[in-house]
Amino acid sequence: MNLTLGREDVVRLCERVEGAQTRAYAILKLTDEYPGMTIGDGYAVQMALRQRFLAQGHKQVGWKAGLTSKAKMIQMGVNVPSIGFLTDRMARPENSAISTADLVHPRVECEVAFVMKKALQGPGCTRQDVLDATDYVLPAVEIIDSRFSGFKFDLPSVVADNGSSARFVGGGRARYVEDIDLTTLGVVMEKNGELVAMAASAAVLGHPAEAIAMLVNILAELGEGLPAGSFVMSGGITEAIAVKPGDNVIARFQALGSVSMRFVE
Ligand code: OOG
Ligand code: MG
Repeated sequence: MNLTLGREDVVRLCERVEGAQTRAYAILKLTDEYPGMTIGDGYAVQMALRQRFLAQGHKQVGWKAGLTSKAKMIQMGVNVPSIGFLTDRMARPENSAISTADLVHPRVECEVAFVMKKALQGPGCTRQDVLDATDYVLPAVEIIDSRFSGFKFDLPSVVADNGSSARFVGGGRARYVEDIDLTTLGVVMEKNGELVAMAASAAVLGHPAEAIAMLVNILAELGEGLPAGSFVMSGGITEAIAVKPGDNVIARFQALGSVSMRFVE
């Protein structure tokens, strides 16, 4: 990856993003100050953030692919997928009340999550490699929270902000990949009983396992592999929907059951 930032700038930006994430305030996109910032620089900031959280005792549970569907790329105005890390502190139980007081602009999106039984290492990881290494899939809702004012961002900034990762909820019914067709799986999202988004899982690069393969190949560029046991989200199938206190959300996945949660102050 192409790096332009020095170590001091990476640490500065990491501290800025960490402050915005942990104290829930909006910041300007990082490229306002560093217009030459590359996607590689964004990952350098993300990896520094991951090191900091791990040093503070957070446990990494897996990774997520982002911006893997046309709906998300159009919504966010970018055209390259990205990855981010997931920790135990971001996980919330199914049917729980999720506080918005510690979030900036929360939005929800439906995703297919993969749990790996074998480790994967790129480059050259394929959809079939992913399917062979998958223990099971389950439905998930990601609560993303871009820390950038007015959602004004670009890829280097969103990568530095760990792909807007904030909270996630897994649930529904776990299935083996050989028992379902992940290209035709329908998903609908309801907010307060009203249908707000619908799509099919093929929206994610044609097949969600394709997004996991891409993630493994990006990890290889960062000098990392995907460990066995990882929980990996394959990216929003629908566009993301804004939520506020009082909202009830239910995501219904064909063949995988549903995942619900409510939002509170
Ligand atoms: C970036 C997060 C992307 C997804 O599933 O596409 C993402 C954003 O939209 O803020 O998590
Ligand atoms: Mg997502």
